[in-house]
Amino acid sequence: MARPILHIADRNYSSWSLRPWLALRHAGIEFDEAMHPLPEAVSPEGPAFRSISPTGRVPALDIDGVVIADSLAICEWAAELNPGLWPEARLERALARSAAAIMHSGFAALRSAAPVNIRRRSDSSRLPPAALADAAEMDALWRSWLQRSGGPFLFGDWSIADAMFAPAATRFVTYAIDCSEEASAYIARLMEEPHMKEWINLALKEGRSLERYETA
Ligand SMILES: N[C@@H](CCC(=O)N[C@@H](CS)C(=O)NCC(=O)O)C(=O)O
Repeated sequence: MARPILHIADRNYSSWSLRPWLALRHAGIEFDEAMHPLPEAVSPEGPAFRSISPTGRVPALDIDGVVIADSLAICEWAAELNPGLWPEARLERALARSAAAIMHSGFAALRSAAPVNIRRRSDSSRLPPAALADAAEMDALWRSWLQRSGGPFLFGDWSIADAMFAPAATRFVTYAIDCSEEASAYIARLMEEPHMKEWINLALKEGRSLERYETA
């Protein structure tokens, strides 16, 4: 197998790119990266990256010419090579998969009103109530999983569930969203984790500014 190529977009803005990047790093899988700048504006013709992935979106993982689209599918591929990316016990593994799926398909109000922007520091005053309700629900879920596992991450050791929530955690920082003490400590642990720190440092060095992500 040639080194897989992970197609990603701007680190500062691309929440979906961060998730499988973290999973591949945690799995110890060697891969190359191809960076594709996000378009300045949403195009009426649909997502920009049609030549890279059948979905037109990144992340996408090219494995010997076969393209695996979608963040969660790439994380699952990484977990096949390194099962330590999920909890060992079957029930905890099912719960962690449920957490990853909840993030993958949920929290639409928070996602659309508060785009990931690692560099920015704003406040939550312009966020609509539905987005803040999503944040409160996320906080409650984190607390329940942390209480069950005992931490330090959602299901004990770092897992794909933490990869899925890592970009969401940056939203609490960017928009100074109120959260519980437990959530705040969890966010700090996520941000201090070495691979996440590396991504953040690289994001801070990116120079592009996309107006559509700067106004929330
Ligand atoms: N459900 C997809 C979402 C991927 C996605 O929305 N990617 C964004 C970048 S963060 C994208 O490629 N946007 C390009 C466009 O909309 O033109 C996943 O989990 O990978």
